[in-house]
Amino acid sequence: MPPLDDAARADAPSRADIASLFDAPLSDLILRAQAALRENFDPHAVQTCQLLSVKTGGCPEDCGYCSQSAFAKSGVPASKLMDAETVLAEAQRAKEAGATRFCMGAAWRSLKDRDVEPVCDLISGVKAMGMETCVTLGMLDDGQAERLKEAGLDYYNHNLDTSPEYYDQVVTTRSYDDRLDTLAKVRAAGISTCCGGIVGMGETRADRVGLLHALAQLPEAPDSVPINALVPVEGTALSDSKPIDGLELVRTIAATRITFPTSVVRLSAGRETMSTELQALCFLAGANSIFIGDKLLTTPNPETSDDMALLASLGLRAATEDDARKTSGN
Ligand code: SAM
Ligand code: DTB
Ligand code: SF4
Repeated sequence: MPPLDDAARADAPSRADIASLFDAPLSDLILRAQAALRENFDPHAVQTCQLLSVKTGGCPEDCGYCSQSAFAKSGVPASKLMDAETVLAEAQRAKEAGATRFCMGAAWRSLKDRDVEPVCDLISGVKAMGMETCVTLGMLDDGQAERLKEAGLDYYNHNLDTSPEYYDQVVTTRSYDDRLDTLAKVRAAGISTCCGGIVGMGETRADRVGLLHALAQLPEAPDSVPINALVPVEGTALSDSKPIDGLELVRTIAATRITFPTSVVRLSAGRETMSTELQALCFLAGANSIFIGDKLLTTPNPETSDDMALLASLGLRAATEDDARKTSGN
């Protein structure tokens, strides 16, 4: 494995530092995570983002977790890029439901030049509605990130997903370095990065430590770190993976919060099957963002009314657009 990045942050924690977080008594870990959250954020405000799959299925990559891979027998039909009118109507509904960020995902290995302008139209349309914009479109070529930025793109999601060592058990059609290259292009264009991973894919705790270590080795900490619990989809290579233990998820969230104190930590996919108590522990452990809306990309997510009730029962609230501006500086 080549060095992850020559210009890793000087203050980046070592693997041993991160491993020691996972090994700490849970009460100590939660205390440190809450302290890190409170130093950097309003501890009662939870960011709410909404996802939309703007181009679904038929993806040539073999990511073992994904319903949209052409290698999966998941029954998710392939579709073309949605038209702007449909996407903007969805974005309007998301805004009305309280989402402050709209994230558009496409099942592409990489962005083709012919798709750049149609995607830019989606970005500029959502931006004009006063929401933060995020896209996840696979790998980028030189010059594409700059064009997305010009169109009004705030965030690009591109996950490292797991440790460098476990990566080839999950995906074989691209390398870890491919991911790092695209992240470098996104940063160079001045777009904020959203980069995290998935737990519950049969990886070990050492792999979870390795993921956080790889993220911490990036030249700049990701602005958002999504932690997804695998949503097992029948017909995908990893659908029979042993689900992540609830307290191990809580430890992963807390270790993420402590390692990335100024980043938004998103309790991302997988909430549909989590108890309210487990989600509450994840918020205690420093998660301060969720996806709302009853669908992620292709799989279910809790009803927004249930999420709002959950936040209220914990004395938390959905962050407003003003909060979003304060934390992102936009
Ligand atoms: N094709 C682009 C890519 O791979 O970067 C964007 C879309 S892809 C669906 C975005 C992310 O969703 C993946 O990196 C992975 O972290 C997450 N994801 C996909 N399927 C998932 C599943 N079944 N459970 C949890 N997370 C999943
Ligand atoms: C991220 O880390 N998780 C989101 C978003 N970034 C693109 C996607 C979750 C997808 C869950 C599976 C599905 O709905 O297909
Ligand atoms: Fe394609 Fe992204 Fe799914 Fe991988 S995760 S199969 S790249 S859509």
